Amino acid sequence: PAVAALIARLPKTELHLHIEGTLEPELMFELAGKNGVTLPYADVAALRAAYDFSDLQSFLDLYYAGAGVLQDEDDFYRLTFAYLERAHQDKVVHTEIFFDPQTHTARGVPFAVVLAGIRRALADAHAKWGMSSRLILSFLRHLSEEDGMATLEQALPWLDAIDGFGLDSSEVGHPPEKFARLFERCRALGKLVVAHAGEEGPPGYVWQALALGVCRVDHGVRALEDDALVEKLAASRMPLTVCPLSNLKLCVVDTLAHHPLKKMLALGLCATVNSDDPSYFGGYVGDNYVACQQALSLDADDIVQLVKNGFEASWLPEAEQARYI
Ligand code: ES4
Ligand code: ZN
Repeated sequence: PAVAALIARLPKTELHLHIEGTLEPELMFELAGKNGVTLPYADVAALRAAYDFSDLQSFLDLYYAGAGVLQDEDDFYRLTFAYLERAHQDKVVHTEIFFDPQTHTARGVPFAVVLAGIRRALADAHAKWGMSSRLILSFLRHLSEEDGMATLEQALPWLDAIDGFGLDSSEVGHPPEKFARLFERCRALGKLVVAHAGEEGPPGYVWQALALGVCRVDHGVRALEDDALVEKLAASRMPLTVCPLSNLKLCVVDTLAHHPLKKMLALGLCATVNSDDPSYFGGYVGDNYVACQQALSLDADDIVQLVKNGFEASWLPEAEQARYI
């Protein structure tokens, strides 16, 4: 119908995307073979069949194991360029990408190798399609603040290539306040900060993310349980990077028809649509728009609002946002 055509046609952003979560099973097997890594699955079909998650942790276990096939600069280049090509098909013109250096440095892959491969792909996408991007170094919250501090030290020579810092991995039991000093240090370096909060964790974790000084909340769907929080987020137009198919696959919602996305728009929240870990969650950003449109009967105005919110929430200068909204 007309709304589906609108979704396909509109230039979009993607603001919540873990590059390690774009590793498709075919590439995972190819790199495993090249790098001599043994995967505990017979083939691509058996691996895909394992993508049946009960919660965030059951996904993260597989996600970290899969990332183990990434070893040299070219592996990170191929991973990233494959995502960018797929995003370009969805009319993504601007993407802000998380990478998890601790997942790789802990295996002996140097920080500089990870960054070089990702950056070369971003440069190629900019040269080929004019696609703009930002890069967000995300700290693993199941590790200590000290481990995060050591990772920040490793990043210092490359600060020009890093636009901001994030916080991801196992949420419950690892509240934002655990990283107060680390985030203060990131902000003192003049960087923007974001944090996953209110995905599985309670509204109190979203309040704590705000206290860290975030300029966006990743997920934030559980903020809707706290009226005062909703009021604050809406009044400040604090962006929430919502990932509907992720929420479905990780059982944050039982069915997409119960997803709060439409309600978030009605409440005046700056909700955006993103894919999170598209290889694992069964859809890229366009698929997330289409699935929500159908499940929630989003109309053309809803779609246009979500797309506009994406540009408003992005780190593009306002003059560049204005080319699209
Ligand atoms: C993640 Cl969906 C999600 N939540 C938290 N951390 C993550 N890392 C990669 N995907
Ligand atoms: Zn995420």
